[in-house]
Amino acid sequence: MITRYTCGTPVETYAVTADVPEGGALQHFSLDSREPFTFSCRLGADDLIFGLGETMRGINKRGFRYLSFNYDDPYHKDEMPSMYGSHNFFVVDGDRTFGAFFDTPARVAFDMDSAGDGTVTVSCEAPGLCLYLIDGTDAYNVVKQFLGIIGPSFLPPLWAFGYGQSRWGYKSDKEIRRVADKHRALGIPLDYLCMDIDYMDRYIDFTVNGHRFPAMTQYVEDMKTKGLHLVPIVDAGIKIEPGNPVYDEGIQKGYFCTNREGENFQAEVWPGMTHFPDFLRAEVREWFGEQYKFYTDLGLDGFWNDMNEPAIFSTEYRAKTAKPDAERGDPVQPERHIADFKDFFHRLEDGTRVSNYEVHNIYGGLMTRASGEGLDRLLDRRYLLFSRSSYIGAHRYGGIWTGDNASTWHMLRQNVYHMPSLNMCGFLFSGADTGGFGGNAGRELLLRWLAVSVFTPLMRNHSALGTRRQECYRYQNPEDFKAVISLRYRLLPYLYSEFMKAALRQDMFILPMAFGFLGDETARRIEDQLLVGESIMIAPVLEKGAMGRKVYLPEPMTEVRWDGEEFRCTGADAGTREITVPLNEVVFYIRKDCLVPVAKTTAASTAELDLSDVELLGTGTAYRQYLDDGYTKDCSLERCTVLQKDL
Ligand code: MIG
Repeated sequence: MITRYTCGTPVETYAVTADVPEGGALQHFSLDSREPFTFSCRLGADDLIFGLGETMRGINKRGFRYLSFNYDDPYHKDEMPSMYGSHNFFVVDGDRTFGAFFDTPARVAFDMDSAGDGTVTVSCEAPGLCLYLIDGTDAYNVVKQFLGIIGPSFLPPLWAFGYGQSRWGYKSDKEIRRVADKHRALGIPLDYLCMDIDYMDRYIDFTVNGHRFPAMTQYVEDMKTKGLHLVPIVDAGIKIEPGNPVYDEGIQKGYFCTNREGENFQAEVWPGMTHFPDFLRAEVREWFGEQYKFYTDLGLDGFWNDMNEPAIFSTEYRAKTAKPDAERGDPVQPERHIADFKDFFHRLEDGTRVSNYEVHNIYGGLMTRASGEGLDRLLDRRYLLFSRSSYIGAHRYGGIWTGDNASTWHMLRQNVYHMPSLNMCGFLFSGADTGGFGGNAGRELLLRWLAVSVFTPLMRNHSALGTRRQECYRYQNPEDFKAVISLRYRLLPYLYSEFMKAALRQDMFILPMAFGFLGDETARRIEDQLLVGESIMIAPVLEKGAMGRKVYLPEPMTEVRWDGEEFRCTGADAGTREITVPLNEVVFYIRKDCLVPVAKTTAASTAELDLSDVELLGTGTAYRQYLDDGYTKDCSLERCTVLQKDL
């Protein structure tokens, strides 16, 4: 059961799509709706807390403090309170199981029993918000109810589930073509390549650098014939440059955020001084979305939105205090930039002016909404869209990636923690920079990371300018990388089907063990194993130098060992076992009485993959497979067919 409590006058967001009954007096919780708003509750000794989406640390959020305040900080330390997105939803699993969603675009602080005395306190300095409280039979049930009120996930095309290669520093069509050719020559599957900021003319959105990409339309077409999509980056700030039509129109129509004096606010980002589109207004979103026509006219159908927290290097009021390069400079704490967000203003639909600080957390997500709604009008097929910044609700318009992580084992583990937490908040289509963005990925780390990314919807190798080249073929024995990535393609009949089913029934795709094995106290606390769809459990190797790992099986399962050529299935008893996993192999598990359809052969790209020509692994008797052409917008569960296992 879900109840809404309105405190003060909330600023409208786009998070909740369903009607939820308004509650009367709050029971069981202490709530002070005067400013600042505080919500508190007491935890039982064994209670766990799930949720909070894109935050650091483990799947259980208990014991620490977090802050919802979208921020671009490339040093993902455990102590970091905020990341790029704000996902103000959590579930307490224990004595009293319930979920709470704090719907406000403002900054929210979560103290999840950091003192260890069992007290949870959520506070928000803004005067108004909507609090949704959800009672349920168990934590998973609570999450499903929550997903039911925030609307279904964005649905990417099939090709977006392929492997993608990206790097900050690809400078020309020739360079990207060479990267693609290398993959094809070595038989490493590949579906798309990202174009980072260097494809643009002086980092200006909706432009192409004609020297580096002299014949873009032809280039996009050529790549498509090789089964490859190009995915350009789009930044939030519009360069101040009279003569540029996007800039001119934005100025003329008053579409940009303003400063205290009411002039257009100036912030330095990649293109130099820019203005930020005022995404809070529908008219501005519609206009911004239309601009993607520049790309769709070139034949492009995949995009990543960046710098939309928004990230700011310097402003008209504040000189540069931090270097933009993640590899140098000090870690930047949000506090040092708060003044920036108080310095610029939005105009709400009713004409009210509010500082970005007050509505900060919805800015990036509304950029995604603008792009997604625009692309929906421009294209008659599904497209790829993922963003760095987000707020709950943005999951309906695009996916997200988890920003500037680093090539460390710690970040690989964080990737595993993030996936179920993001799924609880609606963000099914997500993934990390595989191999790590900052720093230099060694061969072992990249292989182990790929073995995790095989199971995450977004599977993209991305790295920063100045770091070691991270394409698979730069490492010894590229065939080992091919072996791991091929598993993704063999598993796509299952992964695509499970993702689409989860999205269409407003459910999770990647779950914590706790949600799959209710009542199993060991499973409830496991953080380094995950459930992927209804049939698969993964137990990835996350430690440097490890030959394998310890795996906990709550029930008897089928152990599947993929060696690059074939699947070897053996029965595995419930309990704890030690497994050995060579770097070029992947081991995963199929749950009791479940099936996994796998493609009979791998393919160079999803364009060549036949999702209907499958073999069934596992001990189940039937599997409901979702199938479509991979791009139709007409998706529904009615596209599922039942596959029977021949006994
Ligand atoms: O200030 O476009 O997170 O993926 O490669 C850095 C350059 C800007 C940050 C993104 C990263 C991207 C980089 N961008």
